Amino acid sequence: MIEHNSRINMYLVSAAVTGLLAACGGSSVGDGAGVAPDSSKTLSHLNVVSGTTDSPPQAAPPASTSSASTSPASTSPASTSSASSSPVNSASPQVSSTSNTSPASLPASDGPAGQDSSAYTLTFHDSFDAGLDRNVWNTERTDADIAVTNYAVNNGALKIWPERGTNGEFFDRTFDTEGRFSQRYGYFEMEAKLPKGKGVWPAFWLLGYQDGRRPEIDILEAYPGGAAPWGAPGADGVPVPMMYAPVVWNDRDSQAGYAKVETPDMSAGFHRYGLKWEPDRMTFYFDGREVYSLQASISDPLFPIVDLWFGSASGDPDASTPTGESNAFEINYVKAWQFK
Ligand SMILES: [Ca+2]
Repeated sequence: MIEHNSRINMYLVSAAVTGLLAACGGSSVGDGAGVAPDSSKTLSHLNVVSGTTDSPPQAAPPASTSSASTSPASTSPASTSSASSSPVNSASPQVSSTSNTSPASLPASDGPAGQDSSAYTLTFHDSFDAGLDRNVWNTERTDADIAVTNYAVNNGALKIWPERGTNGEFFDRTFDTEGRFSQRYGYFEMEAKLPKGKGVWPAFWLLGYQDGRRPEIDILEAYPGGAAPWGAPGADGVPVPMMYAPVVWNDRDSQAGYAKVETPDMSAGFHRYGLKWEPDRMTFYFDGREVYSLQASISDPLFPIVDLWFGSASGDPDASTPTGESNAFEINYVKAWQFK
C-alpha cells in the first residue's frame, strides 16, 4: 500500500515468530499447530503501535474527466516506464466496466482475465466451494486472540466482514498462504466484491521476506472511507469504494511506484483484480484490462494475502460503518498461474 509500515511490521514479527517456532520444533504450517498464544499478542500489540510515521495517501485529482468512465472504449490504460520511487510518477487511470453482482454469472475461464490462457499454467486455485481449507490459508495471525468470528465461506465465497471484538473495537482479519503456497513471477488474480463504509480497508497483496528483503506487491488496496475519489457516499449515505491502488515495493522503504485506479462502485459487484509479474515488469489489470504497468524487478517468491483491516486512508471505523455478513469483502476465488 502507499503507506505500509504497520502492515510490514506485522509480518516482520510474524517472520520472527515463525523462525522461533521452527527453532523450537514447532510448525507454522497446518491448522495453527505450534502457534504460541504469545505470538498473536505480540502481533496485536505491534499492529497498534507501529507505523507512527505513516501518513495517509492523499487522493489525487482524477487524471481525466468523469465522462471518460461511461465507456470502456474510452479508457486509457496507464503505464509508466519509470522505476522511480517518486509518487509523482503514479498514474491515475480511470476504468469502467460492467458489474457482476453474482459470481455465478461470470463465464468460466481457464486463464487470467483478458489473457491468452494457452500461455499460462494454473498453479493455485481456491474457489471457496468447499469451505475454508485451513491447509491452504493461515488464519492464526488474527484468530488466536479474537473471540469473535467475522468470516465464513458461504455460497462459494470467502466472506470477511467488519465486526467489533469483545472490547468493542473493530479488528483486522487476515488470510495468507505463507508456508503453503508462494510463487515467483506469473499471474495472480482475485475476483471479489468489496465492503463499504468508513474505515474499511480491504486488500489483496503479495509478500515475502528472506535474507533481510521484504518485497511487497499490492494488487488491490481500497479506502472507501477516504476522501474522494477514494470513496463516495452511496444511496444510503455510506461511503462506497470508487478507487483503488496497486502499489509495488521493491523492499521496505523502497517504493517502485503506484497507481490510483478509478472504478465503478466496487462494493456493488464482483470484479477481477490481476497482476502479471514478469522479471522486469509488473502490469496490473482490472477486469482483464490493463490499468497500470511499471518497470520493477522482484525475484523473491511471494505469497498471497487477502485481508480486511481498518484505518489508513479509509479513516477510523465508527457507528456508521456497516457490520455483519451483509457488508462482507466477498472473495469468489484466488488463482495463480505460471508462465509456460
Ligand atoms: Ca467461488
